[in-house]
Amino acid sequence: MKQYLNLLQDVLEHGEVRQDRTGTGTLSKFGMQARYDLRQGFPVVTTKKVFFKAIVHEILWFISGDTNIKYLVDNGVNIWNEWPYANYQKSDSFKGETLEEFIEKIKSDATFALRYGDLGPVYGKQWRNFNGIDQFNKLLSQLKNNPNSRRHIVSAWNPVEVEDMLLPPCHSLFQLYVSEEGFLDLQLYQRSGDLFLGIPFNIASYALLLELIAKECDLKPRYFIHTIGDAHIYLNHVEQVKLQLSREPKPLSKINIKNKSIYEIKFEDIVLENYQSWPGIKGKVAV
Ligand code: THF
Repeated sequence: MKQYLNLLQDVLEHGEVRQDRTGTGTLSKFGMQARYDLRQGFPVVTTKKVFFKAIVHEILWFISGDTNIKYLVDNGVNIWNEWPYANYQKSDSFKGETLEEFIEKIKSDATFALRYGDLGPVYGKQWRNFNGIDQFNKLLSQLKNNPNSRRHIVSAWNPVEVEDMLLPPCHSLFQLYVSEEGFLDLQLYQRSGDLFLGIPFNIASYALLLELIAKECDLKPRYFIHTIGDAHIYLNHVEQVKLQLSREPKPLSKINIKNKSIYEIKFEDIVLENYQSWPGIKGKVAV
């Protein structure tokens, strides 16, 4: 995973200090790209421990078309909690609950979860129902029936609905490519990338998506190409990034997917094998 460390190094050295929506401040560079060859191993960052379980649940949640954090929190995944909580704090029902109390209520009260756990029409909604179009299902059938197409695209960026999302999609659009030898490549255009917290998740997540789609379509996963618009390191992550850059990457893990049918795959069917990593590094998420 030298590629990931190169992104960190480059932005640390050449990024410009830039203010942002969250008020945290960043080092930022616009327009970066990294390429991961999945034949050489599955790209989960090794220079800190990455919570892979969250990535698996999140991708299954996207594919199912769900946009409510209830499924995630019921499964111990807390990466999307801050946004519905911030929204709840602004509502009339807010009675000073802490984030933890809010999440407890999402878990125990289904009506409350329905009302306050939804992120709006984010990824799952757009993949499966973009103004009535099931883009994801279309993608699968096109990959199978018209592999040479140059239109294998799924867009989460829906200008008609972007105002209703608690957080407009960071990973805005992806495209697939089927080679003559039956390899499958995936390129993601990510408009904005939090290099320390989000990007390790995003790399593993889209690499996993590529593996899942390849399996479903009887193709061989090859390149994940990650293109990032505003690639940034939050100023309160700089020390964590330096620590990571001081660590030597470990050999890559392998992914084992035990079910071919993408709509039937369950959490237990996706197994990360031989994942070796350095210890985790804490950092605050900017909301
Ligand atoms: N907003 C910001 N500022 N950064 C992001 O990475 C980000 N995302 C999603 C939406 N908005 C974002 C949410 N994804 C973590 C990881 C991914 C997230 C959000 C948060 C996170 O805090 N990870 C910690 C703890 C993981 C855990 O154990 O629960 C980590 O150490 O990795 C980018 O898609």
